[in-house]
Amino acid sequence: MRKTFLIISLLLTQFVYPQKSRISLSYWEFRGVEEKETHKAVVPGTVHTDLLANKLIEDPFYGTNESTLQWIEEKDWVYTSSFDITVAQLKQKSEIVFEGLDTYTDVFLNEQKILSANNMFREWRIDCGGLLKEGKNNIKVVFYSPVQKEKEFAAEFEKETGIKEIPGGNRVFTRKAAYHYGWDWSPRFVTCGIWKPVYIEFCKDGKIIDVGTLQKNSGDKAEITFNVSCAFKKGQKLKITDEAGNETVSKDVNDTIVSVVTEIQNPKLWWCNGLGEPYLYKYKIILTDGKKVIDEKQVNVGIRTVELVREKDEFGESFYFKLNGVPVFMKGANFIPTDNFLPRTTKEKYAALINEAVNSNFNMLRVWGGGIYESDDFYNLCDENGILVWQDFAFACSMVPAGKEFADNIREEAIYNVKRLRNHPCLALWCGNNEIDEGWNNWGWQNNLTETQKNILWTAYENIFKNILPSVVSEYHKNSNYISSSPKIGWGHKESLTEGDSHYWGVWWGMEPFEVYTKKVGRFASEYGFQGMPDLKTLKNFIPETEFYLFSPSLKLHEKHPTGFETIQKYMDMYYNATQGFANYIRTSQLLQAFGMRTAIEAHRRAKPYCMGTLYWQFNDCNPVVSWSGIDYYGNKKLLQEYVREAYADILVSPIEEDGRIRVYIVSDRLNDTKGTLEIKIEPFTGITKSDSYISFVDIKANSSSVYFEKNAAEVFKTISKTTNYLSAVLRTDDGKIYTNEYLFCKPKEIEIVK
Ligand code: BMA
Repeated sequence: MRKTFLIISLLLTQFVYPQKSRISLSYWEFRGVEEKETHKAVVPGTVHTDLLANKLIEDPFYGTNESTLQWIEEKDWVYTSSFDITVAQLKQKSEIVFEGLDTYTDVFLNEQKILSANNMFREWRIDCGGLLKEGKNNIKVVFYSPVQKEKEFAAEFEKETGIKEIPGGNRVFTRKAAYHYGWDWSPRFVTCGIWKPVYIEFCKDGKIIDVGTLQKNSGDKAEITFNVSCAFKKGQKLKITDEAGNETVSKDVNDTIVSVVTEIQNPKLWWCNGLGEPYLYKYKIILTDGKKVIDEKQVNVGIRTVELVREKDEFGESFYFKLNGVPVFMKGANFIPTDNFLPRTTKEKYAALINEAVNSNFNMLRVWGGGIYESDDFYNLCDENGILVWQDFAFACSMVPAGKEFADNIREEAIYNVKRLRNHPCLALWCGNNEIDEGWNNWGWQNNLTETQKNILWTAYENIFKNILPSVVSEYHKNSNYISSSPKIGWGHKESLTEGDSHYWGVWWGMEPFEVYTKKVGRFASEYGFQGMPDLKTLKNFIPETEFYLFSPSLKLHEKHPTGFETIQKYMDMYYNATQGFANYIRTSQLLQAFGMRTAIEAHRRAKPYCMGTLYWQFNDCNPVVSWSGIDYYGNKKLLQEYVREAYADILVSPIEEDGRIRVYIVSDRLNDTKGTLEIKIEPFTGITKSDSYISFVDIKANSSSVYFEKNAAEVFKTISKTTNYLSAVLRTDDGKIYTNEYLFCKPKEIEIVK
């Protein structure tokens, strides 16, 4: 009996578990290149976190530690590991896979060099056949200081082009996340390390290398084509099973690329948050040999179309997304990397952030180009939660060097990441870069360059952003959208508000008052923002309490904008009375941020369909810092994030005094009409004296913005004062929901409460 049980279990195991196997390389040691002593390392990890775990440095985020830890980037580091190989494994095909190496490395297997890597954003796979041996094997990864390498590249570049400093500085020679070099919300930690998993993959009889999906939907039937590339043996089959495990189709494998088509009757569509269910069809692609499973891959399919509509119109050029044929107003924010030391981010941290995005009624996140292509967990969560992703390629605020080798490296990076992310229904847009076009045309980058030098840099720009990246997208991610740069036009130019997406920084960088947001509305606001202090409980984690005052050495080091505190103060003086005490200052700075962002968001939403999107800067933080974020590094929400939930609700009631009129708009993102009653009161802050109250039935059109209440402002203010009264609006919809809003006719600091 026991014997039979054993045989059955063995048979089952064979059937259930694929033949492909892995040895995960997770026990590592590290040391400085010239040092003898080694220390335990954590892989995936970074040299900074390894030094910290070994108590060789203090917490990089605490106090003023950042300034004393810059030596780390100057040094070369060595990581070593060993692992055992069996005779059976030796007989199989083997590859060593680094899912991510940050950045300049040489890899040695049993003392033989097998790889020189130079791009943090690529996966590296090296055939190790012939190099492995039975028993103990050694592996060594040497990391070279990026800043030293960059000096060499910069010198070479200057020799070739005469350009002393390329816009963006030396970092542009390295394919590494730009924010590692410091940003106006990030410390500088030019780290290195094996930042993603590393393993040896064995494969005996074949494997699935990659799957790309295409879909056609006629409404009552959807056809999904899986283009599967694989290594195979004669007689093997590819099978597709659905979520219930039922086989939907199977095909003989006769080629390295096999197209398998499956059909769905009456398909359910994938919708973004707020508009419906983000329905996913969950398939398994299985490579089989008789009863044996050779390899399998899970692919989730969302049936949907996303189209970016950019059409010339009477104002300029539109910029909006159609999801499943419906124009959708995008609500969300810009997403930056979750940590300066990326491997620390857990799936739970991503889940908490995406959960917050859903709670805040987002339907889009823009993954900003100075960061990274996020982990698979991030995009899976976006798929499951209906958050569309605008994905920048990893380029921000810098020109790029010319040169074939550099361009080829970028092409490989793009192919790898486009293939990795293309099956995610959340992926709505690929964008070449953040603010490079704007920088080139607006920020004086061309000032000290000769015509020939300008030509070199612009040709390199065009080659990457107008040739290589769009051609990779169109080849590997058919039917997706690409733009070369965000914004289309820089914020000084009037066309920036009539064509394409806009980054409006007249508020904050330009010191204009918040009210300007109501006048300067673009076609799609992909960036705008205002800083708010993190909470006291957050500050306690990274600043000694003796430094709880403005401009204290530690706090100043955690305000990365050159004139951040001065700017906050200027706006505070505009809108609020002087605050007393540090805790009040923090609270008021958050009020100010929320007030400013809400002014912008409501203006953008009221302007629908002229404006079709609003993504504030920025959603999250990568370290504890004073920044534009709505959620701080520890996940604590600033007031802004609380406000946004209402400002991004499916229906917004938005009062405004404009053109001598008091108007109340109702903006609906619902896809069907809504009936309700709108109650408007103009009343004193005390609520004691009688208010003017108006009630009307409203019939709100689907996907629209219109005025539902209007009065001559001069008439109203004949009898009452702007500083003692405010407007309150309450919309009760027939489905039992209540939407409210309040509007001040004066600045908060001018409010008078007269009893
Ligand atoms: C935008 C971004 C970032 C920056 C932010 C705030 O332009 O693209 O470069 O952090 O402004 O200054």
